[in-house]
Amino acid sequence: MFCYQCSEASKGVGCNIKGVCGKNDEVATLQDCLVYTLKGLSYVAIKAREKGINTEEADLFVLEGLFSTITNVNFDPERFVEYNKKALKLRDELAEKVGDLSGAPDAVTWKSNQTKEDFLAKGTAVGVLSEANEDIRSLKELIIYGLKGVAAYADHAYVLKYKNSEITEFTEKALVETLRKDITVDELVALTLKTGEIAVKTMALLDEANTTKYGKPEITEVYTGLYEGPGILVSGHDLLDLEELLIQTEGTGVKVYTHGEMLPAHAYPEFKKYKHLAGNFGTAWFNQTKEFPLFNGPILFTTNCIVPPKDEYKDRIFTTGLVGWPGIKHIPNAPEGKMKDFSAMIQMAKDLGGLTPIEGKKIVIGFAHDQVLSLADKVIDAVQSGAIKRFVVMAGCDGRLKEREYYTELAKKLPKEAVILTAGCAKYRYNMLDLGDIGGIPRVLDAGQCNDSYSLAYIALKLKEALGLDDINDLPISYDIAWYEQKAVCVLLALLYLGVKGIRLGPVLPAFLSPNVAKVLVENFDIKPIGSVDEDLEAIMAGK
Ligand code: SF4
Ligand code: SF3
Repeated sequence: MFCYQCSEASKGVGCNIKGVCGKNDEVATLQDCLVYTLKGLSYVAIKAREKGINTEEADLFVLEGLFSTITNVNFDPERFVEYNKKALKLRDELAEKVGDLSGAPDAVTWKSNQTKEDFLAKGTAVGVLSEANEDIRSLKELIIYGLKGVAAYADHAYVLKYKNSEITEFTEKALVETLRKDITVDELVALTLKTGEIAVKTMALLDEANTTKYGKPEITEVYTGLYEGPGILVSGHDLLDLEELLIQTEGTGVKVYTHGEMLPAHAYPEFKKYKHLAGNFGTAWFNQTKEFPLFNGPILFTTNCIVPPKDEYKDRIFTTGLVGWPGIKHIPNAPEGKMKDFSAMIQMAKDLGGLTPIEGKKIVIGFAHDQVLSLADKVIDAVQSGAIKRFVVMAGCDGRLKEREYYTELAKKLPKEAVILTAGCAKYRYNMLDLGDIGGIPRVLDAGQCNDSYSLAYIALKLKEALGLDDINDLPISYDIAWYEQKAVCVLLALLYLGVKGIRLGPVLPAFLSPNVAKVLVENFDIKPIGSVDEDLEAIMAGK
C-alpha cells in the first residue's frame, strides 16, 4: 500500500505498511482499485451523456465511491469488493448502451473476474505511485482529494434531494483528466483551481439544502454533559440520519446526544423542536476510544471519523451510509420514501439500562452566515471603533498530532480584540476555553461543520462589501487553517479559488505536495506552514 492523503501520513511521507488511521494494506489497495474504476466509470458516463443516455445512477455512485475512500470512513474490505463490483457493473452496462468506445483508456477496457484477489492486483498496479512524475502525481492527487471532499458534500446534499449536474459532471471530467498521461502541470494547476470553484458551489448547495430543510442556524447554547436515562450518541455529518433517529426515538424515553461534527445540528430550528435532543458529548474524533467507554448506550457513525473500535464498546457501535468497519453492525439505506430502521439501536439503548450522568459545560454555537450577518451592524461598529482588531479563521479538522496544541495555545494567547471564526472539528482545540466576548459578540464564532466554512467565506465577502473594500485580502481577517482529511483539502481549494491569500496551514503541509507544487502554492497564494505560536500571533495581529 501507499497512501498519503491525510495529515497523519507516516513519517510525513506516506503510510506503506499500515495506515496510522488503522487502514490496512488490503483496504488501501481495494480503495486504489475503486478510485481507478470510478475514473473508468466517469469516462463512460460522459460519453453516455453526450448520447442522451441517463447516467444518474452512475453519477451518484461516483460520489459515493469517492466519499467511501475518505480517511476514517470505511475500513471494511468486503464493502470495497462490493463497491468495485458495482462500479464495474455500472461501467459495463453504460458502455453497452454507448456502443463504440474505441480509444478508451485501460480504466474503461480492463476486465476483471470480480474476485478480491483480482481487485487487489489491479489496485497494486494503478495506485498512487503508478504515476512516476512526482509533480504530476502531486497535482493529480491534490485534485482527487479535493474531489473526495466535493463528493462527500454533494452526497449530503443529494440525500436531502438537492443536486447540481455541474458538480457531478465536473467531478467525472476531472477524474478522467487524471487518467491522461500527456497532461501538463499548467493544465493540472488550472484544473485544481476549477476544483476550488466547484467546491464553493458544492458547499453552497449543501448550505441551501440544510437551511431549507432544517431552517437557518441560530445562536444556541448546548449542554456537553450526560443525563440519567437511556441515550444514543450520533457522530458524523449526516443531518438526515439524525432527523430520522430523532423521529424514531420521540416518546420512547431515549435521549439523543450529538458527537463530533454532529454538534452544529443543535442550532437548526427544526432540530430544536426535539426536546429529547439532549446535548453534545465527547470532544474531537480521536478521543473516542477514551470517551465512548463512558457512554453506556449505542453509538451511530453516519460519516467519518471512525477509529479502530475497542472491544469494551465495539458491540455498541453501529455504522450507516458509507461508513464501515468489519464485524460492526451496519444499518442499511432505506427504500425510496422510507426511513432507515434504527429500532435495534433504540432497543439496545433501553436494554443497557441508561447512562451514567456526567456533568458538562454549556457552549454557544450557531454563528452561520445569516446569524452573523444579522449582527452585521454591531460587528462593523466594533471593527470601526477598534474593539475588534482582527478575525482569525481557525477552521478545519482536529487530529492526533502533538503539534496541534499550537491551536489551543494560539487561541489562549490571542489578544482580547481578536475574534476566532471557526467551522469543522478544529474547534475542539479551543471551544471549551472561556474566551469571553467583545461587546456581546463571543470571541469564538462557530459556524458549524467543516462544510459550513462556506458560511465563513460568505461572511467575509459580505464584510468586504459593507466596508467598501475591493479585495477580500484587505479585510482584517487572517486564515490559520488546520487540516486532517480530504474535506479540508476541498475547503482549502475553495478558499484559494475565492482569492484568499496568506493562509497558514498546519499542523504540517500535506505530504502529497511535491516541493515544486508547494512552491507554486507559495508563490501564487502565499500559503505558509504554521510557525511558533508567538511568531504567528505577532504576524497575525500585524496582518501578515
Ligand atoms: Fe495514512 Fe492518512 Fe492514508 Fe490513513 S488516510 S493510510 S493515516 S495517509
Ligand atoms: Fe473533522 Fe473527521 Fe475533518 Fe468535518 S470529523 S472536519 S476530521
